[in-house]
Amino acid sequence: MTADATDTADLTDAGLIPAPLTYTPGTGAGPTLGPGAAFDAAPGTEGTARWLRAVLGLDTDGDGLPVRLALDSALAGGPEAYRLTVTADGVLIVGGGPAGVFWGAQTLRQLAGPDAYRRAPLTGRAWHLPAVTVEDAPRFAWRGFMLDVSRHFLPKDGVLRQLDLLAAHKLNVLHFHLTDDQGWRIEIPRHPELTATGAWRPRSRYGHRDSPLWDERPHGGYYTQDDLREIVAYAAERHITVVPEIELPGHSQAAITAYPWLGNPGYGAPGVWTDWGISPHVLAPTDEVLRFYEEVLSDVLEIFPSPFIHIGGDECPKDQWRTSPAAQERIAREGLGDEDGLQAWFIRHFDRWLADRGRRLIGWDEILEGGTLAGGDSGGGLSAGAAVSSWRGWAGGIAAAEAGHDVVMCPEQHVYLDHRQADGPDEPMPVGWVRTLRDVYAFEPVPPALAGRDAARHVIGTQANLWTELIDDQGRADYQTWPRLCALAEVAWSAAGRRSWPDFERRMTHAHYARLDALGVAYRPPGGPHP
Ligand code: TNX
Repeated sequence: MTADATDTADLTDAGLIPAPLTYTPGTGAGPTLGPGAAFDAAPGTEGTARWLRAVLGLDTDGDGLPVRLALDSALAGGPEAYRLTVTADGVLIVGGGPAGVFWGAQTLRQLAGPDAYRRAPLTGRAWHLPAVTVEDAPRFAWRGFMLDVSRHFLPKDGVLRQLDLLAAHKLNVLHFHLTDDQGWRIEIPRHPELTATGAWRPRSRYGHRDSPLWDERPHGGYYTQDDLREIVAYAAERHITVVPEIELPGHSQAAITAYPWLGNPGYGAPGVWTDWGISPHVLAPTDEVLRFYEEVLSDVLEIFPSPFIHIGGDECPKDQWRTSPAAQERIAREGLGDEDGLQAWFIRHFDRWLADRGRRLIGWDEILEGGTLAGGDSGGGLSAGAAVSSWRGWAGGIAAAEAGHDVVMCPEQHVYLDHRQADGPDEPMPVGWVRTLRDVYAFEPVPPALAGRDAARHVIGTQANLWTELIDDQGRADYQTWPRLCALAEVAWSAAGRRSWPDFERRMTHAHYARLDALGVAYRPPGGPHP
């Protein structure tokens, strides 16, 4: 498959987001898919058949238009690749694996038109389809979205809705930021105070003085283990992996508030944090703290089948360690050199612990500090399977890739969705730098320093990050996320040669905003907050 077979005008007409590898119009009129469609789903693709029936409102099988879902493990492009063929005689989706069939079904839904995104039909359930063949496969295996539910809790329903939206854009990873200084969001029955205390912050003036949330409201919430199992199952039906994040050793003030002995002696119970930035509280480097987090992670492994487990590792404050006898003793005893070495010691411990259980550690690029890159499996560094989320630009990601570690590129310069979208005074989220839709679209996950080199294969993908210090409801989350996540989806899925900003803009205005409208997504309008 090459990207050349497609006439851009046809693709613009169909308005597919993300752009597929090829889009080849067939001859003659396309069919109408309606009640009585005859589904024939190969083993392993029944879930997609159920999903497609549900979203298109085709509940009863009959002798209508045949819709065949099939598997061909030899399909070029791997298990997520698909070929969708629509003719007057029927619809055929062939996937390299079940995931490919699901992505093909998502493309079919886009072809059916914006009303296919409503929860109830306006004018019956008959979908006029173009005659076409689409051949497609993702560029990257990790196409992600990070959701911070610590700074502001998003009730479960909102998470499930977000999974639907990710699937509609062929995104396949939800990086779920479940713990931080401002709230602990995962029930751990053995340690009930984590949620009884750590999930709630008091009536407070949350954030900085310029915050629109300077409103003195209490805030909190958490997911039960069954809630999380439901989220994982719902994601799996959509071929999305939920990668849980349990932050350590920094960004742990909520946990330390729940169990003050997790922190360094002399600092008491700090309270669930009502500010943001980098809290001075950090886990104490004791054996008891390691055991506690192993118990937490045991539950995490039981709930989340993800091959990757995120342990945070970013922005670790070191002052408390500098004056803590226990920390200094640990540094001396283990020969760690300094506090950076102590941070690395924490990360290495959980790297090994996860690897022993068949999982892979992933952490923010600070996990590369303090000598953790040295040595690989044989030395004192990270195990070969450990991976890095490169957020402070590219340098960490490049160093990790060169050392043979997989990398998810998510530099704040391009893909931070909490940052504002324009400079104007009307922009409701005055946070960070300006990251326009076009800035996100222009993001290239493989930096020049890696391009063309073998190490580039370690860039396994990219993700956009939604930090929620200022985002306390779904409307605000939608506004910050969309349409920028559409651009990220195309960066992550589409072949680099297939990307074109003018064409993306046309596909958005021609077709995709209408889909988001039908879905009820409160995106930032192309002209700004007040069109
Ligand atoms: C840095 S990105 C953080 C987050 C903040 C974010 C705000 C990262 C690993 N740490 O804790 O929410 O900046 O943009």
